[in-house]
Amino acid sequence: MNIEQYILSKKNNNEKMLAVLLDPENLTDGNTVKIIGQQILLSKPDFVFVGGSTYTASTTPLIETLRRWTREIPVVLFPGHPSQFSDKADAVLFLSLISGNNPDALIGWQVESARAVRDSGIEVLPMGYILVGDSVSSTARITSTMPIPEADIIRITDTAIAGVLLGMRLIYIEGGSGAEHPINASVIKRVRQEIDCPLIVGGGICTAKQAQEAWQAGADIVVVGNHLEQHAEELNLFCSARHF
Ligand code: 1GP
Repeated sequence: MNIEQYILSKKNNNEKMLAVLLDPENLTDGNTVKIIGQQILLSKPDFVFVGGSTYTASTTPLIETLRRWTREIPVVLFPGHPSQFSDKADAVLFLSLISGNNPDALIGWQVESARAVRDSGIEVLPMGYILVGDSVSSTARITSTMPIPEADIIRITDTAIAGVLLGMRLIYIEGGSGAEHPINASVIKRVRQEIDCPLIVGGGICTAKQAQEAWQAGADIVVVGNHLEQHAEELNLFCSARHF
């Protein structure tokens, strides 16, 4: 399956998508992975994203284990560092952290991983990654960058527009993993008004209602990580909330 085509066709039909984000560092216990895997098989989210902001855990073992349950559901890498690249995934979000001025996160890590990514033949999804809000997330800490405050809507939207002009085909606005509150719907709406490409939103989403608010505001893909890692039994609620 070409994942970009899948995203675009869903977007064109105004069908909303859910990605469950799994961080190998949080999932060292096989039983927890099994419980999450079974819920994925049952509820069928659109994607499983695998990745995290730290460099310590390899993504390959988790991807290989998850295949038992994900089956036709694409597993997409959301790497926080080149060490998280795995040719076992179906696609990679090849991202640049365009909200900050850390050269490593802007282009350094991409250069480091470029040859391995190209030679693997994996589908590549070029993505502009924009940290937003006031929470000092692990991404902000590790990249030594500050998120763009929600109040600075012009900078957020101009950053998204710049990403598109640079050729990025997805834009991800990130409230930070485990953020106290999700990105405000008004911010999502303003970004949506300015760009046509698929818009991904995540960070701090803990209820199906919050996911639905993000979709209603214009997100195409909502990403839920921490909450579903801990409450996999709620995955069906999030999946049902895609239809409204
Ligand atoms: C983090 O946006 C994702 O990169 C998901 O965040 O873990 O808070 O759901 P949460």
